[in-house]
Amino acid sequence: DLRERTLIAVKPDGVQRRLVGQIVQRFEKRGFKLVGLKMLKASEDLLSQHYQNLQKKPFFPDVLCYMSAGPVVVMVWEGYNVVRTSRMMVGKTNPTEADPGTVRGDFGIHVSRNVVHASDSVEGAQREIQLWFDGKELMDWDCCDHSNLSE
Ligand code: YYY
Ligand code: MG
Repeated sequence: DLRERTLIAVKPDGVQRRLVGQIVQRFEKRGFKLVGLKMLKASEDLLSQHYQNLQKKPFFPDVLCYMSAGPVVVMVWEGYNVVRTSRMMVGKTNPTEADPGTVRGDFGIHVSRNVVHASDSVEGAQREIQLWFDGKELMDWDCCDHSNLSE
């Protein structure tokens, strides 16, 4: 699906370390289309919905604390296979295991400060996009450099 979408967020540590531009650039260079972007300080309520599947994990309170400690930059990217490809671009959850060349493998050292979020499934992405964005905030614009891919 050429119009598949995913949610990518630069976490507070990534913002603090001035990595926003480099992370945005990786997705642009790959060929994905930016359809939404904003900066906000997320509430613990929003974050506990975002991470609803982690509520029973021992690290859950720490994740909420870390993710709400400063502003995040949250984005929606669109394109063919964007969910799976962006998980590859972001790398393994634990930067210790993330390959060089991935965001976490290039910029991270500890699982509790792993720089970025990326949705892990198409359904998860749809849920997260609805949670973080109002429909009006997502731009439907034509990207001429992909028109030769759509028959
Ligand atoms: O999707 P992804 O971010 O790669 O990992 P999840 O298993 O969804 O965990 C979400 C988030 O929780 C992870 O990015 C960092 C944090 N976390 C942690 O602090 N310690 C762990 N052992 C596992 C995850
Ligand atoms: Mg996840």
